[in-house]
Parts: sequence; structure tokens; C-alpha cells
Amino acid sequence: MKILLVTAPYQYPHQKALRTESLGQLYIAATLRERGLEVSIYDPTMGQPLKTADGYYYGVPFDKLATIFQAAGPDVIGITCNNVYSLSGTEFVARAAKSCLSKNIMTIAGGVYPSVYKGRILAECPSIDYAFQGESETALADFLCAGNLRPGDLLSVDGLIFRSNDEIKVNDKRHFIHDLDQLPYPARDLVNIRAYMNMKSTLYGLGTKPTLSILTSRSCPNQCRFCNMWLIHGKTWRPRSPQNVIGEFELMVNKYDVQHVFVMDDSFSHDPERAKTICAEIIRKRLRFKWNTPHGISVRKMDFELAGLMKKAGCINVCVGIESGSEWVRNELMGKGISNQEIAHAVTCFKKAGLPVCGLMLLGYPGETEDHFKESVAFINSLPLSLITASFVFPFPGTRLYDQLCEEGIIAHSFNPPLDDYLEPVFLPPGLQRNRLKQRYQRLLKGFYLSHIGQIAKEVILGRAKWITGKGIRRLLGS
Ligand code: B12
Ligand code: SF4
Repeated sequence: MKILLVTAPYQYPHQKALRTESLGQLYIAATLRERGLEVSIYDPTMGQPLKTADGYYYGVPFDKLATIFQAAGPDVIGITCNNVYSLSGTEFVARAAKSCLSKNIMTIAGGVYPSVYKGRILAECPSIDYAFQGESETALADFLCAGNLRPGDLLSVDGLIFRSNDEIKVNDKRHFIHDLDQLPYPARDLVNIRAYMNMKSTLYGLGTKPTLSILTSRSCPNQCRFCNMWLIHGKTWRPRSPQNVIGEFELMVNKYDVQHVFVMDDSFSHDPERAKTICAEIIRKRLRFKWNTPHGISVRKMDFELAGLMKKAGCINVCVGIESGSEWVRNELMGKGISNQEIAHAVTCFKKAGLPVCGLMLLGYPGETEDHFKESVAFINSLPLSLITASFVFPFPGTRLYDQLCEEGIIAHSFNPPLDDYLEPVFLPPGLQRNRLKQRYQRLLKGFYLSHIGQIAKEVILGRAKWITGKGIRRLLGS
């Protein structure tokens, strides 16, 4: 059986969308290949985006897609639909496959959109036959290897979304891969990996040299009310063993000459002993590359030894999801479960180890008052952070926040505003006007940069703060 995995094209407001290789797609490809299926990948979003009336199109015209499909001659098209922008692109790819190959070709979608919006993927994409929710390596491989399943059998396929007598059925997603070491490494050899490596999509100063991404663990132990990551990866943190992770780092260095690595985990250091072993092995094996943790790192059990090992192993900065400097807002409202003391301790460990820390902040959480905001600013200004970034709350479907706001009648179930880069509020909590919220953004950033100016200047001089650009600071202060 021949499978062609395709990334859904998308429309995006900006010319420079952040792009990296899709680890999910590469994991799926590697797993299907291991099961004996013939797999190829086509990513139409990789070229120069095309200017359109309302932004930029990251994709290719129909003719180009048709030529690729005819050359590949697949039996199944598997489409990665990672966000709301890629919905029409998902239908476009499936429709193109059905019209230029055969109307019987099987089209399957997976990724963030079906994981979050479930049955809507089939309701909105008539050319899609099936979709899978969440982590799908094993579920998809089992499904394809099972051959022709009878309609009754479909009900037992984990996380499957399908049509039955014109009705859309959504099976629960129950199974998550317990032992991630069983998975093959992402099939980077099936794509033009150099093109991704040289994309120059930067995250916190890395990405300027040949760059790859890695996931050393999946999911996270926290249950933030604004997060829906667990719909994809479940609620339990699942680590890969240090040996398995080191094997992938060795491959990245020896085969691909990687220089920068994004450790994309949601919680790299949840098990500090595992993280220490990984760092110690990078050092012992003299694997030389720079890395960072753009999606945050667990602060709960952080200690100086781990911070020091990370630094020695090539880590150049870390991000910490602080969200709010008010413990009450962070824990009672947002449900994060991390104390100010744990944050301060971790940031101090990193600082002592010479690792700059970026605090990730969230503004406009419903229930946060002006007093909470002032408390938040005071705490943030007291920490030895090197940078903060702030986003406005976006109530994603599938989050406890979204359900609460729907229940309270504050948003409708159809709430689906365009998702941008979080720099413009898409949701206003009751009682807070847009201009007040935007003022808070400016007050937070200005306050931070003014109170940390000495430290930032020192880090710029020491060359540790390549993520802080003159343009960035001017934009923040001028906005
Ligand atoms: C790495 C990452 C990125 C990277 C790369 C994304 C990429 N190309 O894969 C970058 C930095 C570019 C990025 C950007 C964005 N991201 Co992001 N990202 C992540 C992160 C941390 C990990 C993704 C990952 O690699 N997971 C590991 C792999 C194994 O899982 P996966 O990719 O989901 O793939 C699995 C399934 O989805 C499925 N699957 C995938 N493809 C297919 C295909 C078929 C046919 C099938 C059946 C199944 C299937 O099986 C895969 C294997 O298990 C997740 C959080 C998380 N932990 O998931 C957020 C996350 C997905 N991102 C998110 C967001 C919001 C964004 C942005 C919109 C941010 C912004 N405002 O710009 C952009 C959108 C970019 C885009 N064009 O899609 C949100 C999505 C929330 C939502 N929409 O409801 C998440 C959940 C983070 C969060 N907690 O809020 N992101
Ligand atoms: S810590 Fe991050 S990944 Fe974990 S639940 Fe909270 S927002 Fe989601």
C-alpha cells in the first residue's frame, strides 16, 4: 500500500510564518514505513508564500498538486491539519486527490484540528473520508494494516472520526503510546530536511544556523485551564529513555551536522534525574550543538546541578511558563499549580548557572483584577529574568477555560476567531476594555525592561542575549 503524507496548505496574515519540520508527520511516516507500507511526504507549505488579498498563501496551486499526486500514485493520502488556518487547505488537498487520482482514493486527516474540533473536520471537509484524533502512530498503522474494515469494526478504532449512514461518528481517544522508545526516530530522510534546517525560523535566538527539532517526552504533568495540548498527547507525561534520546541527538549531529536544536517538549525536566542523564551524556559524548526549550521547562524540581549540566551540554537559554506573577491567578484561576517560590528558585538556579531565562506571560485571564496585575508586575520585576514575552488569552476549544466561558454565556460554542501571533487580543474578559488590556501589555513589558536594563545590558555584552534584538526592544517600547 502506498501512502502519501501531505501538509495542509494554509492562509496566514504574515509573510514570515514560523515553520519547522512537523515531527508528528515524520513520526507517522517512520511508523508506517516500519510496518511495511510505502511512504512518501509532500509539504506544499515549504516554498515562498504567495501574496493574496488577505495575507499570504503557504501552499501550491492545484496543477502543481495534481502533478505531484500523479507522480506519487498513492492509495491513501494522509493530511496533517495543524490549525484552523489549514482547514480549507485540508479539503483542497483531499479534493485534488479525489479529482485527479480517483474518487475512491482514501483520504485521512490528522493533527491538531481533528484533535480539538473532532467531528467538525468531516462536517467541513466533505472530501475527507476519515480523521484521527491525537497521537496517531499506532492507531493509523493498525487501521491501514487491518485492510478493509467493516462498518461495525470502525467503532473500535481508537480516536477514529468517520461517517456512518450520513452521520459523523467520533470514537474516544483512549490509547496513548506508553513506551515511546518503541517508536522509530522521525523519518527525516523522507523530506528535504536541509530545506527545513535552513529555514531560519528563529525561536529565542536559535534557528539561525542549521536547525532541527526534537521531542524527548510527550505531554506535561500540569493541567492549565487554558491549554488543550492533552487532547493530542493525553494527560500523562511520557518520557523517552535517555539512551533513546541520545541516539537521536547523535544521528542529528553525525548525519545532519545540526548546529541548533529546539527541544520542543512541554516539560523536558519533569524528571530531573532523566534530564541530568541526558545532559551528562551529551557532555560525555562531546555532542556539540546549541539548544533551548522554547515551549517552557518544568520548574517544580529544578536544582542548580541540573541547570549547570544543561548549560554545559549546550543549552543557551530556557523559557519558563510563569503566566502570571500573582500566585492566585496562576493557580486558582489558571490551574497551573506552581508556586512563586518554585519559580523564583528555578530562575535563580538558571541565573547562577549562566543560563538566561525568558518568562512566558499570559494577559487578560478572566477574573484577573488590576490589583492582581500589579502584584504580577511586582513579582516579575523582582526575578532575575532576561526576557519576558506576553500573549493574550485565547480560549481554545477543548480547554476547561473554553467550557467555563461557554457555560457562563461569555462566548458562544461557535467562538472561532482568526488566530494570529497573540499580539492582538481576540477575547476580552468581562469588565476589561481592549485599550486597558493593551495598556497592561505595555506596562508589563516596559516595567520589566526598565527594571532589568542593567542585567540585559550585561548579557548583551557577554554575548548571551542574541534573542534580544534592537528592533525587538524598539518595537516593544514604541508600541
Ligand atoms: C512544535 C510545535 C510548534 C512548532 C512546529 C509545528 C509543526 N509544524 O509541527 C511551531 C513553533 C512552528 C509551532 C507553531 C504554532 N503552534 Co504549535 N506546537 C508545537 C508543540 C509544542 C509540539 C508539536 C509536536 O511536534 N508534537 C509532537 C508530535 C508527535 O505530535 P503532533 O505534531 O501533534 O502529531 C501527532 C498528531 O497530531 C497526529 N498527526 C499529525 N499529522 C497527522 C496526519 C495524519 C494523516 C494522521 C492520521 C495523524 C496525524 O499524529 C502525530 C503523531 O502522534 C505543540 C504542543 C504539543 N505538545 O503538541 C504546540 C501546539 C500544537 N501549537 C499550538 C499553536 C497555537 C501554534 C501556533 C498557531 C502559534 C501561533 N499563534 O503562531 C503556530 C501555528 C503553526 C502552524 N502553521 O501550524 C497549539 C495548538 C492549539 C490549538 N490550535 O488548539 C499547541 C497545542 C500548543 C498549545 N498548548 O497551545 N508549533
Ligand atoms: S504547562 Fe504548558 S503544556 Fe502543560 S498544561 Fe500548562 S500550558 Fe499546557
